[in-house]
Amino acid sequence: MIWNQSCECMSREELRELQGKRLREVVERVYENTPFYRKKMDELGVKPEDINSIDDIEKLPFTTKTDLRDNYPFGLCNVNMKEIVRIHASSGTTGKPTVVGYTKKDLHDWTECLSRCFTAYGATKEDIFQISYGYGLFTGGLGAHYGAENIGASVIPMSSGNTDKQLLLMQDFGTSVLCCTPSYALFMADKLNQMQIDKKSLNLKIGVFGAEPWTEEMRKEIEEKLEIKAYDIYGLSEIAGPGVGFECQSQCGTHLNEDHYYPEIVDPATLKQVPDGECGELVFTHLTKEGMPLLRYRTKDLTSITHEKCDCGRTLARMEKILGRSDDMLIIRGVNVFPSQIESVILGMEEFAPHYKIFVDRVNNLDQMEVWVEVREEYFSDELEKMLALKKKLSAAIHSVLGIAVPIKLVEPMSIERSEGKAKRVFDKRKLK
Ligand code: DLL
Repeated sequence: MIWNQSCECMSREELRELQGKRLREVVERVYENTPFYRKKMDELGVKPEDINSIDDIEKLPFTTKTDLRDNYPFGLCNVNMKEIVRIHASSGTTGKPTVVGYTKKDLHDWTECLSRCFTAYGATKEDIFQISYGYGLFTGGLGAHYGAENIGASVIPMSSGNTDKQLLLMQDFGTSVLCCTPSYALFMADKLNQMQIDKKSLNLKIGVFGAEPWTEEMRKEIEEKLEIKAYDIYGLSEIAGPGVGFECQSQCGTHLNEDHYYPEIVDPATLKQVPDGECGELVFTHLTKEGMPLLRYRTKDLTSITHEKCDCGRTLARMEKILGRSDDMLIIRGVNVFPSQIESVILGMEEFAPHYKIFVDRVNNLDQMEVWVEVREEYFSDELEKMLALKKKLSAAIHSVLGIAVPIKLVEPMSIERSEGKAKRVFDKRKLK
């Protein structure tokens, strides 16, 4: 099912035309009203008149999270504050949050994008949505809420946490669509098992999971445990929130709502665009945003894009699942390691639960990494030999993927704390020193 056939399936030529026109309009607006962009464009010697097609985007300056922080809170606003009707913020690991402001039209466009997502997953007004993303400054809860209401579904505004109540309402209200982080979905699935609740007694069909990277192995695990179809939803607060991208039923990539948010993939070192299929940093330009439009915002998310038409009929570009963030990439003794690579190995082995932690430190000037992994109940044993053999097997698998030896610690079932929002799995003490 397609929510907005004319936008989601328009020909590539038409789409590029529309993108070019919208780019010119947004550049005119930011040049006029946002001193930050006027200055940056003047420095590069670019004027709005230089933007005549979407290809001219390469002439424009990039924007980074630091730029948002330096202009905290409303320095990048393009409209008078009285036009701003909603403010969200994302808490970074350090310092002040990144703030975003939305006008009425921005909220309307964002809701439209979410309606496209939910419809692509197969949800309709017959569905009952349980929104278990956090409500508040985080965009997950309210973003998904309005999108689900817009397609006419019934919405349970649960927010995250209070898992017992989540499961009670899930059973009593007949939740059919669950929206939360993939790690929280796993937590709920484990809790259902502990409480011996039969999945057949639930009405769950669709999972809408995002806000953190998750692997195909993780998808399989959740789908089996909850007996649902699990779909990816991608987004970031600086651009809108959830709904920047979504999977369709073909599940061969995450479609990007590129009539609103124009995507580019650039080489993070040279900042030059890379061809389709090549991995790089995802960059977005707002084409329609009024409140706080950003030019070429560097997400730090690493992925690749294809512009080929999808089997579902949509022409919107598709990206691969996010490999990780460039700032999540660990460099261990010179070797690049993404937590998602470790997750794939762990989840590819039936002996381990999808719960792990990665500890990194520097001892005597040498990087050290240790991975703690939870063993599944049925494989956990008091016999030292069995556990040693298991450890060796995992060590060898990780070594073959990463090319470096990584010490492993096997831990008891249910001993790693569960997450209700974005899971924190990497603890890099080197950054604290
Ligand atoms: O996480 C918005 C969101 C809410 C997306 C609910 C999906 C569902 P931020 O807190 O600003 O916004 O974090 C954005 O989270 O740059 C990615 O690194 C990561 N991320 C979001 N969705 C995905 C996903 C929300 N589907 C940052 N896969 C982004 C991988 C994701 N990473």
